[in-house]
Amino acid sequence: MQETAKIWMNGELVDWADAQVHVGVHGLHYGTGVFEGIRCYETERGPAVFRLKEHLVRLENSARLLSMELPHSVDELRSACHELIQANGLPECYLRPICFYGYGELGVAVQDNPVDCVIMSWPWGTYLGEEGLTQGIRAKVSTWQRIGPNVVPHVAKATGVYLNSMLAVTEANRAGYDEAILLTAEGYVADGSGENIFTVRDGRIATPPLSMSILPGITRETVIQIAGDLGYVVEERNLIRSDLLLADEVFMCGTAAEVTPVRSVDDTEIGVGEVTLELQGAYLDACRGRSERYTHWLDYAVPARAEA
Ligand code: PPE
Repeated sequence: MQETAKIWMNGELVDWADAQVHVGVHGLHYGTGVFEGIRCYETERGPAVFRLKEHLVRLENSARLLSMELPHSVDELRSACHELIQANGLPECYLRPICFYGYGELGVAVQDNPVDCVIMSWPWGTYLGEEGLTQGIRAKVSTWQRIGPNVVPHVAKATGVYLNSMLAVTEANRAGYDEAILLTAEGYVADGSGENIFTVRDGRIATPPLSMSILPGITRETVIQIAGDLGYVVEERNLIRSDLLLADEVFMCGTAAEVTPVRSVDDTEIGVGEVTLELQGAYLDACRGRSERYTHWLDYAVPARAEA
């Protein structure tokens, strides 16, 4: 991880090295935290955060699902993100807000533990490799099932949920694949360890519905919108493993992964297709402020430059 100058911690900017917590924090022991992953892109008008408001609203919803009261409002966290971007002075970065039950009592039941709120920012290049974006990645269906709606709320981007993702991606990587695809207990396609998944067949695009144990991805929603605007039919429906193997194209998307083609699933060659690359181009144009149509998704972080 590339260190930056400052981290926003509980209302103030502190030096990177000073952003520390005690080993007794509740979140460390029981995974009782919620977080976000947000990208800030370099645009002609300065650094712009992509769909910042939507990410912070999801953070608030994740917290509600854990009965966690956030000590800061969405507006305060938005200002904090701007402040941090300005302080670190990077043209592009990944933002990681994380809120967790802090130091107080231990024991699974949360008592009067405070909620700590931190935002980190650092440069994060391509998630699945530069080559992955153009050549596609190799994915493997995981033997680990995706956490179900009555196990842990998968709708929450909660730290503890990611043990599920960690096990799946570790298994896939050890077997020589780039990424894992998780199925639900019933065998329907859910998502990747850190991405949502789409198929393309005969020009029609499909993706699992929100009820299918997936994280309600903001990139997923963005891609559905862009694809619709480009004239594609996008179906949100249950997908099974065979749909992946018979697809003309498969791609994954997420804030970190952006739009990444999946060139094979379980060693079945799929290749990299035109629809995926068209959507990838349109997505990155939107993120980098090159599409007039989608500038409302950008939140400029440095006001002086935004007004110029
Ligand atoms: N599913 C999962 C399981 C997931 O973790 C992500 C984000 C998505 C779908 C896509 O959501 P969205 O970013 O809102 O489009 N994964 C984050 C990376 C996790 C990591 O730290 O590694 C991300 O993309 O920021």
